[in-house]
Amino acid sequence: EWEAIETGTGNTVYSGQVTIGSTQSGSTYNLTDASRGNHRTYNLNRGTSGTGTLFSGPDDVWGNGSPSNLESAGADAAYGAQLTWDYYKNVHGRSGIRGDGVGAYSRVHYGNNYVNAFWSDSCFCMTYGDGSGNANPLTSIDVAAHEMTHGLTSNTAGLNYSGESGGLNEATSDIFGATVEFYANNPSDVGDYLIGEEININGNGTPLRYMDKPSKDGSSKDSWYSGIGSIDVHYSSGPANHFFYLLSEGSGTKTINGVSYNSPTSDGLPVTGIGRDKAEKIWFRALTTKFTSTTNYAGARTGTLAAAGELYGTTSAEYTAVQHAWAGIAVGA
Ligand code: ASN
Ligand code: ZN
Ligand code: CA
Repeated sequence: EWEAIETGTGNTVYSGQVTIGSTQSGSTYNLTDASRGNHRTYNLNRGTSGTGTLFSGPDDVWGNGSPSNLESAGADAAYGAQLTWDYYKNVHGRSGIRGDGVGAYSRVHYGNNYVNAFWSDSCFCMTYGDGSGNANPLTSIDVAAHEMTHGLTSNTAGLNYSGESGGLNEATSDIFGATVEFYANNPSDVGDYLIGEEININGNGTPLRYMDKPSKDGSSKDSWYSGIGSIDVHYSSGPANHFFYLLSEGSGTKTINGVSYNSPTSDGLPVTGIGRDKAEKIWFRALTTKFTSTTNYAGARTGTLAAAGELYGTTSAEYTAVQHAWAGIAVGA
């Protein structure tokens, strides 16, 4: 018996045809990514416990693009995990969620009509439902990167999942969900500052969240206020998502990859963006070296300023932009 590292073909639901890491064992191919810490992708086949079965078969082609073929969402999940792994390694120099080179695993086809996806620290794994009518699996790039980033946050800052730290935890997953999607540069799923625009979670094609103006979802907040720690963490994330958009792209109107944005500031003062490449480095450095389990919005301001100072200097335009972007969401000195 022998094993070989392979590169298979994934026919995904959302990202077209992609190459995904696989393993050949004898005459059987497995969705085990030997180049990325042996990340594995399992089929729960609508069950809700255990790991189900590792995707495997006689050829190295996974799915046909339709959600009714159970391999298709498996290909999306494998691709999303692969991209997220590559992003953290190539952009931030981190090898895996714990930085130890060890992969996690993904489970797809969780339950029936299950409209969610989640990370679990206890299994060190991600799980994806198939969405309404089992027709919209929650396996788009941004959702996969969002869930995998919950693992990163748990293993670094450890931001408590309630109150303001919970909002920052959620925002961290949205921020890197977006940056991984840009990193992927996939023509079928171009980068944007929207979360979940592919998975039709609202039934009318609208995204789950908007980073340029979070209140567009009807529930998220655009700016910090003293009671924000008592709302759902998926809504108290809004100001930090908005901070990241402002820091990257600046306030006002802009069109990127065909998507139009219009980002306001709470004080009405303009913010000049420094670009996503710098903004993501600042957030990552703050998350991994400044934030703790109890970091709140004021602490996130302090932490990102410290990170920007270390990366670019305290007299830099980048440092000033961080100050302005926090002021734009009403987090002041
Ligand atoms: N999909 C959700 C999230 O990652 C699941 C949850 O509420 N924890 O935030
Ligand atoms: Zn989340
Ligand atoms: Ca997106």
